[in-house]
Amino acid sequence: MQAAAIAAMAAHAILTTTPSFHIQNFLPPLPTNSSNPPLLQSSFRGVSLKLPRQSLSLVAAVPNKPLTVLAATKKAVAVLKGTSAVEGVVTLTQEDDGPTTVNVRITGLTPGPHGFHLHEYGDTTNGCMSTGAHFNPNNMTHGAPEDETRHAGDLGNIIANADGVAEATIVDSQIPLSGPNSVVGRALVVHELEDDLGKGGHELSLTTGNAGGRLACGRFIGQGHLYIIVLDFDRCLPSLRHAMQRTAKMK
Ligand SMILES: [Cu+2]
Ligand SMILES: [Zn+2]
Repeated sequence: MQAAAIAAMAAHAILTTTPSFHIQNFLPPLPTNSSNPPLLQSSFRGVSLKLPRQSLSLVAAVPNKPLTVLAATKKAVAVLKGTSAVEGVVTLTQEDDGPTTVNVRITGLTPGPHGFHLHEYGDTTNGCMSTGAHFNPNNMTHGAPEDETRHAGDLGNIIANADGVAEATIVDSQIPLSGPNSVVGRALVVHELEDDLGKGGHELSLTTGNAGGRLACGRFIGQGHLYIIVLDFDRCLPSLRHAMQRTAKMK
């Protein structure tokens, strides 16, 4: 009897030194027609503590690392409009923290080059004038996209064909889709004239590239895409279901 009581105390001690783990899920059901007092019953239930330690830590670790994210693709879109007939759509995509790919299609332009910049604000309440200056988080002077000294927003020129259509694909490393310098919420502007890329010698060359008026502009709206690779589906199912519910709520 005394040995049974000691065993019960030992079992209790082990139970209380295993925090954050609900050991009762692993205990066998209590005998229903036993005449033993409750204390002794608990000492017999302590036998189930002989579960291999590894299996305990494995189960306990599941909620911490259920999913493995192998790639995240971010996307943003701006629809450009202005007071003229110029309009277009610009789509940005970025894989993880890599460079951003800019896909441009703008119509209604005069044939030839047109300055093309990311401006500081996505505010178009006063037309394209309220989008502010070129996006310039590093406090630089205006330049070409390939220059070391440039505004982050300096994307050079796009060139319209004889039909007034400019189509281009630009790859740039200074216009990420997330983080403090994210383009989301800022505006893209297409200009009346060619951007001299800071080398024209005009008084505006080092601020705007002397690219003239703002023909059309549009604010970038982010569209997040996240690809998740599940390595162990059975273990990940509850977390996956939770993630899907959260995504559904966000929509
Ligand atoms: Cu501009
Ligand atoms: Zn600039």
